[in-house]
Amino acid sequence: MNPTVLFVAACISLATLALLRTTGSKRLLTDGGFIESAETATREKPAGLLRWITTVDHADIGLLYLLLATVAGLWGGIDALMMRTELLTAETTVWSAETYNALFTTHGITMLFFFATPVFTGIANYFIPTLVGADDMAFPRVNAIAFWLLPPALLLVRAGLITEVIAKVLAPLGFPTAALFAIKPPTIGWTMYTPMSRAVANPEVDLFLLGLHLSGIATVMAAINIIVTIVEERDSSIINWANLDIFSWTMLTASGLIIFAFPMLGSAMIMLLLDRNFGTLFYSLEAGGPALWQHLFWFFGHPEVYILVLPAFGIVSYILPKFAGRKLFGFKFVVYSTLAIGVLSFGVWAHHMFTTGMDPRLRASFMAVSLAIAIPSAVKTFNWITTLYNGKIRLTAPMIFCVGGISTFIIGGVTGVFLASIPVDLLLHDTYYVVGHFHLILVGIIVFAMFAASYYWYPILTGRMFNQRLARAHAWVSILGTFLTFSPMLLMGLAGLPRRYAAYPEVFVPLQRAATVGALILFLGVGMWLWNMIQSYRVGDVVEDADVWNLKETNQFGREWEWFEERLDRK
Ligand code: HEM
Ligand SMILES: [Cu+2]
Repeated sequence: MNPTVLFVAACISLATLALLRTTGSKRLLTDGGFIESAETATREKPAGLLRWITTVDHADIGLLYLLLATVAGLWGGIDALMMRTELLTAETTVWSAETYNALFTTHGITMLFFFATPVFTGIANYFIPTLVGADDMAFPRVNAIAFWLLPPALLLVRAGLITEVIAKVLAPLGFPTAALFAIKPPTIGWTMYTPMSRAVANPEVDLFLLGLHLSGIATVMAAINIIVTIVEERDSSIINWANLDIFSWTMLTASGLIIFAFPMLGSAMIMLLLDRNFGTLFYSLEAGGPALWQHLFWFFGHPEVYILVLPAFGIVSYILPKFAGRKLFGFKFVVYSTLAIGVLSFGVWAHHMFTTGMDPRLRASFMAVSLAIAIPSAVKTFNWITTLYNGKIRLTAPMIFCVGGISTFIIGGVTGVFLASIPVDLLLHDTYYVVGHFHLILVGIIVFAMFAASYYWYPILTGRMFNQRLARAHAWVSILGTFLTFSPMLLMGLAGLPRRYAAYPEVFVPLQRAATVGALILFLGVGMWLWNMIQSYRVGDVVEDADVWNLKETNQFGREWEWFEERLDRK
C-alpha cells in the first residue's frame, strides 16, 4: 500500500484514540475544572527537591517560573552592565568588538525570551486559577512540561559562554577541548538578520536557533494553557466576561497573540536552520532573502512587544485602583483597547522595515496602522490618570512603581509615535533613539509592573511582609535610573549616533557616561529588591491579617486575598 496513505491512516486512528481517551471518563465540576484535576491537587506532595522537580501544582510552577526568570534577568543584566562598561570610553578598550556584539545579542534574547515572558507566565500561573476560581491550570502536566523546556532552552541559547568556561576548566586536565572552544557566543543580534545569520560559521548559531525554538514551543504551550484555563475553568461568578479581572483579560489577549506570533518565528527559524545546514535557498540573496527574513521576523517581533506590554498594562490597571481608593475608570474601555491592540499589532510589522526600500504605498499603510495603534494605548493612559483623579492616593511601593511606570511609558510611547512617521524614521532608524524608545517601555513600564507585582503580592507568596521603606526607596531609585539611562540615548540618537557599535565619536562621551551611571543606579535598585525579597523571606514580619493593604475599606479586597485569608484562618 502507498506509505503516505498508511501514514495518514495511522495518524487518524491515533488521534481518534486520544480523543476517545480524554473525553470518555471526565466529568465537569460545578465550580469549573474536571474532577480528575481536583484529585491531583489534593494528593500529598513529596518533600524537598523532588517536590519541585515533579510538581504539577500551578502555584509551585508559578514560583519556578519566577525563579528562572530572576536568574535569567540577572544574567541578561550582567550583559547590559558589561556593555555599559565598554561604552564608558569612545574607543573599544574594555572588551573586543566581537564580545560587544555577542553581548547585545545575548542580552536582548535573554531578556525577552527568558526573563520578561516567563515572569508574566509565572504570575499568571500563580494567580489566574485563583482569580478565576479554578482549582488549577487546565492542563497541569502540560504546565510542568512547558516550564521544564525552558532551562535547557536557556542553556542552548547561552551555550557559547558556558562551553568556553567548561573548556577552560577541562583544558588543563588534558581533555580535548577544540570542539568546545569552537562554539562561540552568537553575534547576530536578537533580530538574527540574514544574510549574516545565514553565513556565519559559528556552530553556536544553530544551537541558539534550536534553543529559541524550544522556548517558543514552551511559550505556546503555556499560552494554550492560560487560554483554556480562563475560557473553560472559570467559576459561575465569572461566567459573565464583564466580571473577569483586568489582569486575566490582558493575559488572555497576550496568549492569543503568542499563538499566532510564535509559530511564525518558529517556521522562519526552521528555514534558517535548513539554509545553514542543508543547503536550502529560502533566504538566498538572489531570492530577496534578507527582506523575507525581516518580514517573517517582524510579523512575530512586533506582536511580541505587545505580548510583553499587555500583561504589564494589566498589572498596572489591576494595582493602581487599589491605592487610589477607586475602581478602575472605564474598565470596559481598558478591555476593548487591549483587544484592539491585540488585533492591530499584527498589522504594523513593516514599520521596522521603512528603510528597506519597500513599495512606498505599502509603507504608507503600515505607517497609518502604526499611528492608529497609539490610540488604544492612549485610551489606557487616560483611564489610569482618570482613576487617580480625586482618588485617595497612597504612595506605597507598588503604587510608586505604577505611577512611575505610567510616566515613563508616556515618553516611551510618544517617541514610538514619532518613529512610526516614515520621514522621521528614515533619519532615526538604527540609532540610539530607537534603543531609548523601547527601553523606556521595556524597563519603564514592563519591569516596573513586575516590581509592583512583586511587592503587592509578596505577602501572599511568602506569608511575610517586606521592608516597605527600602521598597519605596527602590521605586524612586528605579525611576531616576530609568530616566538617566535612557533619555541620553534619545538625545544621542537624535544627534545621529548609530546603535550596536562598541566604539563611537568622542563628542558622545558625556552622554554615554551619564547613561552608564544611570544603569548603575538601576542595578543598585535591583540589589535593593533582591536583598528585600530574600531578607524579608527570612526575617520579615509574619502576616496575620490578610488585609495588609487595607483594601476592605474601599471594597477592593480581591479574590486572591480572600484565598489568602482563608489559608491564614485555617492555620
Ligand atoms: C505607542 C505605540 C508604539 C509605536 C507607534 C512604536 C513604533 C516603533 C517603531 C516605528 C519602531 C522601529 C524603529 C526603527 O527601528 O527605526 C519601533 C521599535 C521598537 N519598539 Fe516600538 N512602538 C510602540 C510601542 C512599543 C512598545 C509597547 C514596545 C515594547 C513593549 C516597543 C518596543 C520596541 C522595540 C523592542 C523596538 C526595536 C526593535 C529593534 O530594532 O531591535 N514599542 N517602535
Ligand atoms: Cu513594532
